[in-house]
Amino acid sequence: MRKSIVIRVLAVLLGFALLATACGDDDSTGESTSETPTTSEADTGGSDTGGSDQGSTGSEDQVEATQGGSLLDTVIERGTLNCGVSGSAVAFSETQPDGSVTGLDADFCRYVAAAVLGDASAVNFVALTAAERFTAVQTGEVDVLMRNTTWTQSRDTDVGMDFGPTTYYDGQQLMARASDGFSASSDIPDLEGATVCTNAGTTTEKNIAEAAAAAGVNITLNTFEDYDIVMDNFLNGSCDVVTTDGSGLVGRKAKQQPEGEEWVIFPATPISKEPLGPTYRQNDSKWADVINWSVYSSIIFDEKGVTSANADDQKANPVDAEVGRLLGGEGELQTAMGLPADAFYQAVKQVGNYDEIYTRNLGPVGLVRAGSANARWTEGGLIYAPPAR
Ligand SMILES: N[C@@H](CCC(=O)N[C@@H](CS)C(=O)NCC(=O)O)C(=O)O
Repeated sequence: MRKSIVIRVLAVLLGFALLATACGDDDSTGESTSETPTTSEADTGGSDTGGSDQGSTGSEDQVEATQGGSLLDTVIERGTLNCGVSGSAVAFSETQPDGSVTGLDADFCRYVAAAVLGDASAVNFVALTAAERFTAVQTGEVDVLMRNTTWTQSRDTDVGMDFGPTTYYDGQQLMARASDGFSASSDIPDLEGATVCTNAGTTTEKNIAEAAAAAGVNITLNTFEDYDIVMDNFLNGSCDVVTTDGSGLVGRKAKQQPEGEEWVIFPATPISKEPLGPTYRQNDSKWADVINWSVYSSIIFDEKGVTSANADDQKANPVDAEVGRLLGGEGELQTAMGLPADAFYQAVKQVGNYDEIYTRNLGPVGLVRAGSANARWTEGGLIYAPPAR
């Protein structure tokens, strides 16, 4: 047993070493400081943040701590869920002055904690920059990452990560000042000569570099480790344009657009697909099932009209057999997963269903669900869960 742990640790470290070698000395890795931008001329191929986008070396101790059984057992034993978030992503995970964390991602952390531990407050939020986040998953610093994270092929296949169901279908857009001649119908060709800024270690920087190169447009791409610094540089005029997931731009505009100034978001059709959702360590099927079915149960509760307010009534008198099973009536579906029979009852009762989580957090910044990709599948959207049976 001990020998196999050591072999696995060595294998993981070897994998990290190979990755680090493959990534070389890329000057736009997560090593860049927050204050100093990393600049690249996007028309020369742009920056490739392979290293920071995919994580990096973890310490042996940290890696070893996560080997062996499922994270489900570790979390139950610990009694708290270590959940990786941004802490500064408006409406998704924002650290408040009192230290609490609000947002859609933060609420999905709470939903999982309620399901696994019966207590939505049993979450230790770990604030991570985009460049730090995958290392935190790989080393076991966090049990799950809920941080505006896009599911991509390389992230899913390269090193140490698996992805859960998409909780928000997003796409990359840009934002600029109307007074600089930009409008909602602006597009990539209008960026000629512009300084475009974003955060490092993201799909965002790769997408904009590719889009500019494909359109034959010259931009200066500046990346910063922290999105707050990106916005500071936009506000002081060092950046003409900022870019990230559309939801992030809507949130930042709602919070930071100065009086008398007009910021515009474009193009209407995003330049990329950014399916955002939970990320966790690779090859831990038991833990993956718990995260995945937590999200799915929130979606089914939304579809069937089970809310935090009526969860008790629904538990006593469920609208249908599927709801009865999910609320613990025939709890063996949950107990077979290693969860309490009433796991998802606790989650919906304490945190609410998908729609409650969405509306509470994204409604205030103007992200309307109806008519978007995030509408229920029964209403033309993509929010869909497999059957609970
Ligand atoms: N979805 C993209 C971008 C993620 C990202 O970093 N988004 C920004 C804008 S919403 C963010 O979270 N900023 C907050 C921060 O950096 O703390 C990815 O997975 O690479």
